Amino acid sequence: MIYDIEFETLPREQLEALQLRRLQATVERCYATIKFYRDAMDELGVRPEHIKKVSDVRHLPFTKKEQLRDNYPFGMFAVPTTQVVRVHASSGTTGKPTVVGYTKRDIDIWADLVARSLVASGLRPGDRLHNGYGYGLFTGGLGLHYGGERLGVTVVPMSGGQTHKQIMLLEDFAADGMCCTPSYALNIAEEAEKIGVDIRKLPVRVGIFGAEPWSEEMRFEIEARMGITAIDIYGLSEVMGPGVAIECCKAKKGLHVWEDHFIVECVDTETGLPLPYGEEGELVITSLTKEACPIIRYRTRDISVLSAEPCKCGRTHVRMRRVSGRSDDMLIIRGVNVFPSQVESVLMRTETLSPFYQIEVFREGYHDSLHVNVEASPPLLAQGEEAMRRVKAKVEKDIKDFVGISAVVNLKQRGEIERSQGKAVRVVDHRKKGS
Ligand code: DLL
Repeated sequence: MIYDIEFETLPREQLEALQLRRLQATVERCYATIKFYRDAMDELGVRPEHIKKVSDVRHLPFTKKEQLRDNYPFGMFAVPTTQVVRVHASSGTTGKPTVVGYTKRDIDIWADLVARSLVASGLRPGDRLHNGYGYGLFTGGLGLHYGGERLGVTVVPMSGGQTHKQIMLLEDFAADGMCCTPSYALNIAEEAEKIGVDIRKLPVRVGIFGAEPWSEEMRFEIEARMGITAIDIYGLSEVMGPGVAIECCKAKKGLHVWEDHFIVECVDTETGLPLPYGEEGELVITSLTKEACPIIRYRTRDISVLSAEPCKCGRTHVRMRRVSGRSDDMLIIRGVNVFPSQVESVLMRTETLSPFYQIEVFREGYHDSLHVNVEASPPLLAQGEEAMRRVKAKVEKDIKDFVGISAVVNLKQRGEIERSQGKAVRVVDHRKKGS
């Protein structure tokens, strides 16, 4: 059974006709129901009736993460909250997350698109899918869960963590597919090796990995260590969640963006001007079928390249090269989005610390770790080691609670953190060196 192949192989003309109808309807609804879009379009002098072809999308205003945050929590909803059956959220710089809502139809379409993505990855109804993405406000767990059920696979809702249990269930339930972040997959592989389980001998044949950047080299490593096909899945909560794009198992070369539901552009990060296919820039995405939170020209900050080359799988939708990184300073650590300013908020609220800090990110094997180096205040230094240990433990707990990630806090002596001569270097990302 091929899930939605009719829409996935639409000839370009028909696909664009469908996109245009949906774009016009989306723009009309945004203009009529969301103050932000009405104001932004009025400012640019664009009206819904000006959208006459798909490429007219470029006349519409951009949406940035800050604007979603400014409208926290429900200001970007295009429907009354009574019609919103679920919300998800992703972290933001101020500690307030970006909230997205879904109507029943939105959840349905999302499930369809994830089901379609799973088919592209090689899974089929009757298969078993071990879901190691986190369940909760993060879209990974529930997104893959509903998509798996929609396709008719048996979903094992494992969520993240408890690595030994993950390995035990992969073995005992004999999953055909697994999904989690790629770094966690390697973590699982490593733990399995340590406890003498050979994942390559298990039935699992495909892994659907995403939510953080990963390289081709990492794919090869995962495939070799786990004896599976590793597939890259992309998405973001602001636009829907996982399932905006995925690689097909036939080509494994670029991710098909589901263009019947999204318009994807690639723009120059500085000027915002659209770039031709083949040129690297920032992905900008417009939703075409979302009801609760339609989004126009969302600046994803994700760096990629689009290609309209035909794919050997027969799908006609454009492909995006795997995301190589982000144009802003957001760190993705073990699949969790971390903004330096979130860590800063925790540090600044702690009176016994001085305001001089630096974040370091390390990769040991395949495990990312966050180190926060911060100077203790002179009174704290005077109190001695026991007091320092208590503060360290408290700040580590606060970072875990507030930012959602475990960090190692290193309390430093006065003057140990380099003072800024201009822009402070807040983050030293050791993963980038030579990787
Ligand atoms: O990470 C949704 C998702 C869940 C995608 C599970 C794939 C699998 P957010 O938490 O909102 O949503 O984070 C979105 O994560 O803008 C990218 O920077 C990054 N990202 C997501 N998928 C990939 C990928 C989910 N395949 C942000 N490669 C995005 C590189 C990715 N980066």
